[in-house]
Amino acid sequence: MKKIIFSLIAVSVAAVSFSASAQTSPFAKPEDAIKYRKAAFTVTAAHFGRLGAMAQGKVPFDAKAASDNAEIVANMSKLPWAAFGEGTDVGETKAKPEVWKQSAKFKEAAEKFQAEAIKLVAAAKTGKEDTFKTAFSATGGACKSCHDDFRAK
Ligand code: ASC
Repeated sequence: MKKIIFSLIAVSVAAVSFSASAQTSPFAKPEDAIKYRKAAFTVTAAHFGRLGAMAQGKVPFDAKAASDNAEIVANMSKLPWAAFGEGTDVGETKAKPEVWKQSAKFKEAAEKFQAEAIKLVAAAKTGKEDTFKTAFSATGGACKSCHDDFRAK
């Protein structure tokens, strides 16, 4: 009986500590989070760049290619934010201290980008080049204003 009670206690202690650590951060180490968010931004920039080439007329506008790339941007735009947790303000990062000091403003900027990216998908799907270009500018503006406030040069 004692053995059973002890193992039950052991299992619940393990479960509690597991859920506590899972809640703290989805990343094992701060460096992992920094690597992850940079990777997410790199992929985002690659696909946003393809849209930029179309918006600037360097590549002919193609609604299917535009909406495929915009969908990737919109999906990727959800990812980096969970990787700005505690302890990720130091090391190989250009993130400014303002990310953590002005966290409500940072969250707002992140949400603005996500909202613009969703609108960009819809704009690309209309097949109208002008509509796409307008939405592309708005999304790029959201990238830029967040970079201006929260990313070091
Ligand atoms: C890009 C890219 C960014 C944004 C930003 C918009 O294509 O890689 O970081 O656009 O320059 O101002």
